[in-house]
Amino acid sequence: MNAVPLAPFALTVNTLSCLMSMTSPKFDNNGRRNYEGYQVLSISNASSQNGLFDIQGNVLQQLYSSDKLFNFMGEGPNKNGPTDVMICPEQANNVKSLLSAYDIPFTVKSANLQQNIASNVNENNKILAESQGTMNWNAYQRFSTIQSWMDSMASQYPQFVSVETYGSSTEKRPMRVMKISASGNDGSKPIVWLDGGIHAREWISAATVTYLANEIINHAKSGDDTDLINSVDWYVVPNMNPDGYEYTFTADRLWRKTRSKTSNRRCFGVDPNRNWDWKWGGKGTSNNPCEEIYRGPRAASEPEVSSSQKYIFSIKDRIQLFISFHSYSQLLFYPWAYDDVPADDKDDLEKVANLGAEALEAVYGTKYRVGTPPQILYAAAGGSYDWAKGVANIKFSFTFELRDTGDYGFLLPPKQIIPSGKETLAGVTAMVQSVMDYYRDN
Ligand code: 0X9
Ligand code: ZN
Repeated sequence: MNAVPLAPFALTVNTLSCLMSMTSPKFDNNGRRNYEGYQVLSISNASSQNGLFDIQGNVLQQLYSSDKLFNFMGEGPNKNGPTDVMICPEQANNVKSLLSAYDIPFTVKSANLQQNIASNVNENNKILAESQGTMNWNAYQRFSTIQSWMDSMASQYPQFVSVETYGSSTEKRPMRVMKISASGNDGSKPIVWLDGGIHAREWISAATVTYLANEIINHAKSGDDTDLINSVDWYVVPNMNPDGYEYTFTADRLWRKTRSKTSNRRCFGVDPNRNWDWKWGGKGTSNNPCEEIYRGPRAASEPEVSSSQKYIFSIKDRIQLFISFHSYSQLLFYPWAYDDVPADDKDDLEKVANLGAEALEAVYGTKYRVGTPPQILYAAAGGSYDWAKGVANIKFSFTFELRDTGDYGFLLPPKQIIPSGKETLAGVTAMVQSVMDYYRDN
């Protein structure tokens, strides 16, 4: 990557970078991270067609990596849509004048991020209070509510729902999978794997995954005997990062990583989607524990990741379709993520993804782009679905980046859970069908 040429205005960057906000964030008296004065900018990529993206991308990358002026909301310059960045109060004016000096167009999406967080959290809390800890899809639910719901499904429908604990997190929360086998889990049928919540702040991911599981249970209850219910078993993990997820409710709505201790006593957590044991430490990862894309001290250092790897590996021969859910940007990725290299079976993967995106769009017109992360966003090594293909040898492995494209971003209003669930169910259904067709013919 080329360094950004040193222009005279670069000298105006003052020494107070956002590093302080990264290593010593401000918390309220009630222990909650406060984002007062943080801003979100949407940086246009209008010039991506004529090759200017690389220059802009380099400027952004340089501002980020050497000066720590901001954090990416989606973790890197985005080749597809605009790139959203979060800037700390100390540097808000500086970043804006630097962008203007480099002729990089941007809009201010949020002039005070704390306000957006407060309205998202207040709206959700109101609905949670009304439902008093019982599961529903009108609000984003706490970890314990999701877990109790899984247990209650298993006790109400023991003929086809069961729950297994396969590991435990750094803070000793259980890693649990819900298995839905309408025709009895006799160990013979192909498995569809769905996981959510690996990034803590991506609330819509866990919510959508539980929505899908609930719908599948409803179909099984009503005696639906389509292939989707009768010919596959569903293995669903709504919370791949339980500690991080709870931390977003109790302390920091925008927390992404796990909550393990690191070599830096001020900085916690590893990016669990950079920690899997396939091409670990490669592109799009960091060895700095204070960064959002910290890969951890070694592959599978996180108990959440190592237990998931072990569990998935033990059932890998039955998994025909593996899907991890993230947000946001409305994208559907097929491998590889670690580098811009085509998978040998790219055509098979692309076909399934395209059918999924089309079926999803048919519900409400929500558009998803299909491709690989290096083509659409950026390369990122050590992610779950690359591991599923590379190590566990699961041919059909995908990642969704769910709603939206940035209007609300991670702070997606709870009203969108059900619509997101409905359209995603249509997309996943089409993908399952297409994978089953593939194995029937091959
Ligand atoms: O950076 C990520 O991990 C994902 N984007 S997110 O904004 N949800 O953090 C992209 C995942 C791409 N896939 C893999 N690297 N496996
Ligand atoms: Zn994510």
